[in-house]
Amino acid sequence: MAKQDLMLLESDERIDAAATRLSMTRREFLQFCAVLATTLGLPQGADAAIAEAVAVKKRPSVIWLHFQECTGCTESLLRAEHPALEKLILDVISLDYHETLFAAAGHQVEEARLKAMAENKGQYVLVVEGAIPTRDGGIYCKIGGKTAIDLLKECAADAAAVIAIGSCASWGGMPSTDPNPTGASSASKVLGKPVLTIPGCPPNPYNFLSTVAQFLTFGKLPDVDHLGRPKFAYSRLIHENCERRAHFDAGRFALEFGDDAHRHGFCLYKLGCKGPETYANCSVILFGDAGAGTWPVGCGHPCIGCTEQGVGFQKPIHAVAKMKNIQPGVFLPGVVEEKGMGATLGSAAVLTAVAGVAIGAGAKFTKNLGLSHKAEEMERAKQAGKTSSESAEV
Ligand code: FSX
Ligand code: SF4
Ligand code: F3S
Repeated sequence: MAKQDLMLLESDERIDAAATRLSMTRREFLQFCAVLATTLGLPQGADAAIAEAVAVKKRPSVIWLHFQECTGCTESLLRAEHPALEKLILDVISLDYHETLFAAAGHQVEEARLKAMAENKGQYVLVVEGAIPTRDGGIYCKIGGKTAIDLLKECAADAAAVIAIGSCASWGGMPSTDPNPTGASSASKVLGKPVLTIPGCPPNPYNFLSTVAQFLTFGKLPDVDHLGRPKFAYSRLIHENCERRAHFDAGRFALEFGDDAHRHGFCLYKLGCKGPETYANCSVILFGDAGAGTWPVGCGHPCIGCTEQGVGFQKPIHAVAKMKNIQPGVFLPGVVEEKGMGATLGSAAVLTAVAGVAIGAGAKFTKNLGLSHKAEEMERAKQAGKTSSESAEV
């Protein structure tokens, strides 16, 4: 669809109706679709296609399963500050089975699931939240008398697409932490086939929404990497676009929670930040749409690598990260916009626009990495000798 088509849509009644449904103005609705298209890295014209699809197309039926987890994935989707997000999600999909959100219980709920599966055979999207316990025949998680293993296989059999949401369903997540007493495993392993994964504990709701918007518009899921993660969201390390990256490059590190450097917002690498080995877009699209700083590192806590298998819930929080293939930052967020106005989506759009600029730019040599204990002590002593104003100027 060409660019002028987006303008044509501006006078389209169907767009007006969709915007009203979502309690948005028509302009806000079209802007939102444009940002989704940009987040997905789609070519020009995709914004109009997404707007039309959301406004007109039949919402895909979604069956949402819950296994071993904390329900944080659902919470993060439905408790976002952005007033339109929850509405959009519930408008873009037809949530036909969701154990947490359903008012009904017991047999009624089971009947709803079977009905939705039968009526949308081969067309529904199966969303899996939570890990699947596989030890001892899967007896550690049963719903309606069925093990999670059986329920997952039954629901996946006629699904058009399977999305594992959260780290638990993507690779085992927190329930699979050593010694993994229940044999918690991923949806993909239990099904014996790749599925699209949106890891994070919890995952960012926009990554789910963008994925579903692409499916609704083009009938296919976004391109994924070797772990099933959508490339639009998981192709860059957190460290590459972290707001504290300048401090890292300059060798300015917090050494203790609450020390001078920590209070000045210096890099958290030496407090165990796993940003340098964690692929996700948290540093760019942030969380909760509450404005700048609303993500773990922005709040002063090291990233624990919650999206990354082998890092989150496996490596000790204080252990320093393994440096991966670091590229120079392409975009440092810090975009402060009004609360609840979609500032984070704006950031995402900008990132997508500039992503690629740094690809191939060559890894930057960074000193002070993986310092020996002795060197670390020297640095601590050096910092202790400074006044706070001195450290701010380092
Ligand atoms: Fe919780 Fe979801 Fe973490 Fe897991 O999120 S936020 S434990 S990824 O499956 O509910
Ligand atoms: Fe940001 Fe962590 Fe990288 Fe420091 S180590 S720049 S805090 S991601
Ligand atoms: Fe998780 Fe790290 Fe993002 S802890 S939410 S991957 S900043």
